[in-house]
Amino acid sequence: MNFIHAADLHLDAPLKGLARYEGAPHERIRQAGRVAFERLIEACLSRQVDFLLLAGDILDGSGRDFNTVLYLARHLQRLKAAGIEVFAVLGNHDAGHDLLQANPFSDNVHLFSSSRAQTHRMERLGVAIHGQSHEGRGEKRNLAAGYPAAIPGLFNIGLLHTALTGRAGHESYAPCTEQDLLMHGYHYWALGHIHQRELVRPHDPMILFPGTLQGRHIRESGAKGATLVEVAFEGDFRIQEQHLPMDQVRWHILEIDMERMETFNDLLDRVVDGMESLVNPEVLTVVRLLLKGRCAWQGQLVARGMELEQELRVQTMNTRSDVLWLERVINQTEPLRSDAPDPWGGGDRSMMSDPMTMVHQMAAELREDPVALNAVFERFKPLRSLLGGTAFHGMEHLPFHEDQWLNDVLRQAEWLLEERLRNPGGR
Ligand SMILES: [Mn+2]
Repeated sequence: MNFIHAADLHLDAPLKGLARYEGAPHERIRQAGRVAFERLIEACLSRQVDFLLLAGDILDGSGRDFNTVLYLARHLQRLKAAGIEVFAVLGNHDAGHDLLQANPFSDNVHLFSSSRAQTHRMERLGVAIHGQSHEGRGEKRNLAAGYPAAIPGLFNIGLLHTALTGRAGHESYAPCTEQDLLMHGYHYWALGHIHQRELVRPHDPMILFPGTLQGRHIRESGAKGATLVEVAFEGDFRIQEQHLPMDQVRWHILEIDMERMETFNDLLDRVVDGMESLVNPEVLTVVRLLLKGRCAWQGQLVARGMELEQELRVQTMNTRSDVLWLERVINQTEPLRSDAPDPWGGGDRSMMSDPMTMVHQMAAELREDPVALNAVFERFKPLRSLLGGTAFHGMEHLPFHEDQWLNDVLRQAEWLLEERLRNPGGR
């Protein structure tokens, strides 16, 4: 017996935080979720699996996204002719979805109720699948605790959308402990919600998050897909799991150590080599560059960030734009220590010491006073409406509420001012 376990499809979800610029592969990325989903359906057919498990957040919202639901229903129906059953629970994103609850699906699709745990038995395969959907967008109940005990003699699966006891970056919906799962005596727990693949427990029972089907932004980097599970009975159930990549667009973070980088051409060579090593002809590889370390041209990097990004983009993409894309360059370099030789050479630093001291003092004060720092950023918000849409393209999702981000921006501003003070004629 074999089956595929997928979760967190978030079909037709909007992109977040992808910088806007001419020629960026927005369309390809926008379509990637659907292409990945169709690869999932193809995988079910070509591997002739017995059933498909969908562990929640199949859709991204609970609105009346009619076309998305029709699309979903149409493709799940393709599995019916092959005799493949589909078992699904709803998660925090698609709970209470009007159209899903009207059940637009063919009769091979089984959607679990949110009011109580249910069990589907497949006698032909000797399988029992237990599951319960979320009721609303903030499910607080410990759903796992209410699941029934395992049915003796069958292979028992628990299908559940949960954060377990919590995972960084994910809300704690339908919280439960590993012990809550173990007590039922199941063989496999098909979980969803955590977008990073995780084998929580390798056996007795196996507990697994397959991860999201298609990464939608840089925080969902690496190969995304679903998990193929094969079960054999040899006196006891033997379970094997295998990650099957389904994604069409793959996000990567490439860190570049700027410590001993001497020229722009050195940087370019390093970036081209690094990006080439990530190329995979099956997917569009989207790379975010992270420049790190203490660097003699830190001030130049800050002052000319946009130009540098454009230049690297042109240079790295001239031949490979069908498989490779430079998403953004993030400069996290730090200046050399002040006792190091001045990399700009000469210049009367004493002339600048007063305004320079002021800049550093102001920055230090803001760093120690998060309320004051927040107030500074509050003042930028009206700019959005004043300047209109174009000036903020790609910046709609700046995390104004995250202290870490505010502090990063503050440091960039501090260094930019320092660079301008040192080198007032430059740009
Ligand atoms: Mn979720």
